[in-house]
This record gives sequence, C-alpha cells and structure tokens, in this order.
Amino acid sequence: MLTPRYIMIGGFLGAGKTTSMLKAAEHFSKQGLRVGLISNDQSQGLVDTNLLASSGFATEEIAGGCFCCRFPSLVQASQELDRQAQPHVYLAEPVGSCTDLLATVVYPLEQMYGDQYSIAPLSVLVDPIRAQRFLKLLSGKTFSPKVNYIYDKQLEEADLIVINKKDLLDADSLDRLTKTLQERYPKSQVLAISARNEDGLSEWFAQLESSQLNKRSTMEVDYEIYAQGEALLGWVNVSWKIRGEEFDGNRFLVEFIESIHSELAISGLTVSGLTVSGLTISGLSAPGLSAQAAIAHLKATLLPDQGNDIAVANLVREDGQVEQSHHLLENLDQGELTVNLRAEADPEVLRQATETSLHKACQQFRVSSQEIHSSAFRPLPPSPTHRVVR
Ligand SMILES: Nc1nc2c(ncn2[C@@H]2O[C@H](COP(=O)(O)OP(=O)(O)O)[C@@H](O)[C@H]2O)c(=O)[nH]1
Ligand SMILES: [Mg+2]
Repeated sequence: MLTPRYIMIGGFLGAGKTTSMLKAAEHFSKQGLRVGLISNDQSQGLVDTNLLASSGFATEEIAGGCFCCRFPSLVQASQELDRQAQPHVYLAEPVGSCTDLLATVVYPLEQMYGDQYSIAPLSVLVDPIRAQRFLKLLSGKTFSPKVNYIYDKQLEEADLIVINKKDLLDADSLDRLTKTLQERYPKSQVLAISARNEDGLSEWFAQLESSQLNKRSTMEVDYEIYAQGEALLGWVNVSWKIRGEEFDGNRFLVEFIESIHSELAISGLTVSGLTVSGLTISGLSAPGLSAQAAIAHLKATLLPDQGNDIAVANLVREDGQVEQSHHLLENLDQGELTVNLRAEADPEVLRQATETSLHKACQQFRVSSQEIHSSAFRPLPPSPTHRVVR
C-alpha cells in the first residue's frame, strides 16, 4: 500500500464495528503496517475510545458530533494520527445512528484529500438478529419507523453490507438473510463474517485493502425524517471514579449492566401504565403491549487505575443477554467506570436507570462512586459540513 488507506466501518449501534475494527487493525499490523484508529460520538466519555486505546494502537476520538457534522475534526484527527504514528491504514468508526456517509464524509474526503488517502469502499456492518427482524424474517421488537428509516438508508448506501455475528445463525437462516439483503440492496455486495470467531474476515479485509471506491450517484435522504429518527433515540454517557477494597470488577460490571437492563424493563412497565406481554399488573393483561425501552446498545468499561487491563460488557437488544467481552485478571481497589447507553427512550429515564443501578452495585460491592461526567440527550438534527451530490 503506497498511499495510506482510509477505511470507514459503519453500521447501526451494536453491530460490532469496534470489535471488527480491532480485528482489522490486528490484521494490518501483522502485515507490518502501521494503523491509526478514530472513534466518534455525539458526546464525551466513550467506551469505544477506552477499548481502542487499551489495544495499544494510536487512537483519536472525535467527541461532540458525528464525522459528517464535524468534518474538519475528522481531518484534524487524521493529521494528529499522522504526527503520532504515520499510519499506513486509518480505520474510522462513525456514530451508529448516522447515514448518508458517502455524500457527507467519503466523497468529501476523496475530493479534498484524494491525493493523500486512498479511500476504501464503505462497509456497513449488521447484527443478524436485528437485520432479520427489520426484514421481517424473524419475529421480535424493532424500532419505530423513523429509526428504521435510518437503518434502511445505512444499508442502501453500503458498498459492502457485512453481516457480522454469523456465529449466531444456522446455515439456512444465514443464506436467507444474505439473499434477502442482496435482493433489497442490489447495489451492495453482501458478505458474512464473525468478527468474534475470526470467520470470513480474509475476504472482507482483501476488499478493504484493495477494492476501488464505487462511483455511485448520491442517495436521496430526507433529512427531516433522519433528524426525527435520531431524535427518537436517547443517549447517555456517564463516567464515575469508583473506589472499594479488592472487589471483583468483572462481577461488578456485569451486575451493574444487568441491573440497568432490569431497571429499563421496569420503567417500560411504568411508562405503559398497564402491562407487558406475559405479565399482569393490577389484574389487567394486554399481551404484546410493551413500552419497554428498545435498547440499541448498552455498553460499559471498567478501567482499573493500576495496570493495563480492561473489563467490557455489552447488551445489544432488550431481549438479549449481557455479554462480557474483556475480563480483568485481578480484583481492584480503584478504577473508572464508563457507561454508554443508546435506546429508543427518554434520555432522562435512561440516566435514572443508570444511576439507580450504580447505586445498587456500589452498595452490593461496598464501593463508593464519584461522578466524572454525565450527559443524557437526544442527538441534534444532523447538519453535515459538506454534502457532495453526484
Ligand atoms: N456473537 C458475536 N458477537 C459479536 C461479534 N462481534 C461483536 N460482537 C458483540 O457485539 C456487541 C457489540 O459490539 P461492538 O463492536 O461494540 O459494536 P458497535 O456498537 O457496532 O461498535 C459486543 O458484545 C461484541 O462482543 C461476533 O462476531 N459474534
Ligand atoms: Mg462501537
């Protein structure tokens, strides 16, 4: 690779972008290439930055707005990485609720910096359970139509639709999902991988390394629906300093996330005022009437003050399981706990659930907490710096 390669890995919240980006970083690094990573969010206090930085790769964070709305920051971050590490490969993860990335990020980069970077095709990762539900191949809760509009637009503009977590599907379901995506998005190429099991990665990486950016006409996007869809999502980023005595950080983290999960289920009950499927309140029963927050992604890190360990726990849908992807090897006394929660719900309800759960976990593990950062909001309407129409 002569000209540094710029690779953008998009996809909805929780699809596995950060996990896959780290796998790609390891792959390029093993080939002797230097790698620079860029994370992005609407606010400060990013779990992904903690995770990427702990991997040892040069990492820059763009907080306080998405790549499209903060294009100059993306360029600055790339230049900063250039100073730090002179990467051969840049890997950038846009915010999972963003779309129209070709017109607002990829084409502007190509037009303005095409002599400095060779831009890879846009990958859009999908979680197969969410995708099957969106495509009505599987029953289960989906988001509101305006959030689904964003999901659809993300897929429509993908050069590569990368079905991730193929380990969750049997061969027939994977085949059906691949065919349905291919029929519905005929301009995209559909691949399937499991970033976790390192399955199917070489075909994808080969495309990231050498494929040309497709020359496609700009997709139509209704920015009003896009803005309304983003504004249906509640966003919470909170960090605390926590202190205790030789406590089990892995258990603390998982119990904390599980507690947020149950708090949100309870708040769903309160919001509906009546019932959720299978449960009866005050003698009333209305199966299927659920106001439970539709969780897009709940993730948290615990970083001990000493050492380089990190614990990471995730939940990617309200009827899913809490998973711990990174474990601490030892108990800890002090550390930093960060939680990022994105769900279709009122951000204050999400913040309340997070704070109540922290309080419970602290009591259980005899740990004290001190807030470092807290924000709860709905994303502002997207207002891209550039939009290249082809
Ligand atoms: N089963 C399975 N889970 C995965 C795979 N890749 C990522 N995940 C999990 O999906 C969750 C969200 O991953 P993350 O990379 O943070 O998603 P992002 O929000 O798109 O960056 C985490 O719990 C990951 O461990 C995979 O290939 N298989
Ligand atoms: Mg991520």
